[in-house]
Amino acid sequence: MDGGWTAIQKRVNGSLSFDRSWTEYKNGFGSPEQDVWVGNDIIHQLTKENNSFLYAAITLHNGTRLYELYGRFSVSDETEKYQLFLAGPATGTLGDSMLNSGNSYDDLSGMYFSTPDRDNDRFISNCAVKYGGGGGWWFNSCSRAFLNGPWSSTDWKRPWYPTVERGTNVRKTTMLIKRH
Ligand SMILES: [Ca+2]
Repeated sequence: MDGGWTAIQKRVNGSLSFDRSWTEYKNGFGSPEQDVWVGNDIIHQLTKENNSFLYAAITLHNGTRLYELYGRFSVSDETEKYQLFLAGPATGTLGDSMLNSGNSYDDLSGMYFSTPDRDNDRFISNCAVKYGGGGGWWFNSCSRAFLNGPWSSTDWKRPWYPTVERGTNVRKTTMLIKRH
């Protein structure tokens, strides 16, 4: 992608662990040339006008690149636990596993951000620990789309269910945003 798209998440070789604290997800980690989470404060600043597209993509080990594009994406600030707001239209080859996932307990719009040390999800325990391998995300209880899981591990469940069922199938991921 080019033409004004900004990467907020990128994983190109799995060298960087996404098992991180609330503060690390707040401030960001990694580097833009490699694996990166740009940081929840920055994502809030970039999206607070509520006029951004979200483009999420997964490249499989066989080279196939799958994507889903959402019409509106925004994240509120830390006092609101980086609450996610997502809206359609959703189009692409991954299928819509974030907004209308097929199970209301896995739909992510309106959810708060959770990390291993900050349980803001709707699950009886902490999705980021029990399900996410330490990765932070806008878990419900828990999710069908989750790009911050443990790299190349069978513990990475449902990167983008049902299109991509296992983290071991994933070679690259990215999340890009652009203003309308
Ligand atoms: Ca919980």
